[in-house]
Formats: sequence, C-alpha cells, structure tokens
Amino acid sequence: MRSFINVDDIGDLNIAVKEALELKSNRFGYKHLGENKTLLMVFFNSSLRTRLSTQKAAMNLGMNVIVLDVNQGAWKLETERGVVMDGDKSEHLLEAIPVMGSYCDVIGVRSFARFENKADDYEEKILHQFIKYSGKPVFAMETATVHPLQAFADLITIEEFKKVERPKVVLTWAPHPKALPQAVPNSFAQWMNAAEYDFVITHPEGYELDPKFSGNAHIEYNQDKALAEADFVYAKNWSAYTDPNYGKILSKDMSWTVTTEKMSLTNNAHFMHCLPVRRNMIVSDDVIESERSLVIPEAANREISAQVVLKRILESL
Ligand code: AN0
Ligand code: CP
Repeated sequence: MRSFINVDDIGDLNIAVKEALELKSNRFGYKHLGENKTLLMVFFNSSLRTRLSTQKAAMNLGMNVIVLDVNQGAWKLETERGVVMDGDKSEHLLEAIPVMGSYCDVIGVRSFARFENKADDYEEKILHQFIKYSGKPVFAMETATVHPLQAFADLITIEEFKKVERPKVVLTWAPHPKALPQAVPNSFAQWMNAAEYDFVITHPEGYELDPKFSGNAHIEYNQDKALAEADFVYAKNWSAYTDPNYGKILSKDMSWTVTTEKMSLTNNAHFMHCLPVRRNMIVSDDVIESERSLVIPEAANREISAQVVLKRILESL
C-alpha cells in the first residue's frame, strides 16, 4: 500500500477487519517488519489519540518514530508557490517535504481544513504535495477532507459490537461552539457506505456533506425519525460544506444534543464519537458515561487501525 487516504486504499473490508482482529490478539507478531524503518508523523494541528495510537502501532511493529509538531519549534512554513516570502514564514513546504522524506521511510500527515479556500481544502493540496515531493508512502492522520484511520477504527468497533449482520448506523450532527472540519463525517460516511450497513445521516438543513462522501446514504432531516431503531448512534459536529456557507456555523441548536431521551428512541443503541468531545454540547454526561457508550473501545481501536495500515505499507516497501 503506497498511500492511505480513502476506503478503496484498504481493499476488501472483510479482509481488513479480519486482519485487524488478528493483529489485536497478536500485536507483537510482526515486530521484524519495522526493524530499521522510521515513521515520521507530521502534525500541523493538535492531537491526543492519533499521536499516541499511531506511535504505539509503529512501536508494536518494531519501527522507530519521529514526531514533528510544525507549529511548535519548526520553522513557519509557506505553502503557496510564487509567494514573495518577506513575511513571518522562513521556509517553504517545497523544500521542507523532501527534507522530511530523506529522514524516514513512511510519513503520516495531519493537516486540517483551513476554511480559507474550499477548492484548496477539497483538492487536498497539502497532502498531495507530501505524496508528490516526499518520495515516501504517505497516510492521512486527518487531512482537509478525510480521517480514514478513525473511520477504520469505527468500522472495527461496530464489527466487534454488532448483534445483527447489517446494523442500522446513524450519523447525527450535534452542536459545537467552533467551526469544525467535515473530515470525520466524510470518512465515516464513505466507510459506512462501503460496509453496506443500513446507514442514515441526520443534520439540520444546510449541513449536507459532499455527495462524493455521503453517496447513497439516506438523509433524514428529522433527528428523532433518524434515531428510530438505530443500533449505533455516531455523533459529530461539522461546519457547513455547501456554498456560500463553506466552513461556517449555521446552527447551535441544543435540541440536537444526544441525550438519554434521544437514545431512548433507538434500539438500545451504542453511542459512538471519535473524541475529543464537548460534553453537554454534543452528548450528555449520562449518555457518554452509560454502559452503551463505546467511546473508549473505539479510541483503543485506533491503535489497531493504524497497525493494519502501517503493516501493509511496510509489507509493500
Ligand atoms: C477535530 C475535528 O472535528 O475534525 C478532530 C477530531 C478527531 N476536532 C476538533 O478540532 C475539536
Ligand atoms: N479522534 C482523533 O483523531 O483524536 P485526536 O484529534 O486526539 O488525534
């Protein structure tokens, strides 16, 4: 595997989940694969889970790991070509990327949507520069439009906890004080569609996702209706995708918060969220603390999804 960005990169999902569950019970069985191989993780944005779980996965595989927080200690990077660099940016991405590539065998990149230019975000300009100029396999650790390590971990978690072959999975928008990217819901939708679950997306009008990701998912604007008979409720905030509101907050309607009352409409559903989560905005204390909440096993599976991805990249080197 040369890159990991979209669901297609992982191939057959049944095989990928099977591999994940095998790795989960034998985390150190492939320690030889990463010997003398170096992973570089580049963060343009904050992280708790991605940083720790991906590093742990790499260490399970015997890799060395270097982490660069671009905004803490590195030179400020210019990303646009043709700019007269007379401002506060000391280095251009076009030199920085091949330099980074020269120190490692695999690169993970976290670079969120900037909401300055929708086309730049949705063309994944930064990620594609890493792919083009690093000379190394690149995987997304949440980029402008996708978070596949999260969606893969979510899929593994659903497969572990589902009671029926084809569960009803509901992705619900929920309120948040800041404008957040669409990357998590985009990837979640892409992976749930690929898994062929009974998949429903619910959000206030104006929060439609890029159809490239939402695909054939059933869109239901009434949250209560969407939640009926759900087996899994996946909450997430995102900002608007559609023009002219790209990156804007259109609603902070607290009636969309996932509460015990909302969960009572479901088929005793499990609650999921990628974390970090704002309690009593996205989800009530009661729901996230309930025995139906999967937020901790879901986060723990980030180590497993990262390990499958790194293993496959190492196998292809
Ligand atoms: C980010 C987001 O919504 O994309 C990261 C989630 C994994 N969340 C925040 O910035 C709070
Ligand atoms: N879910 C997730 O990616 O968390 P972090 O932003 O903490 O890495």
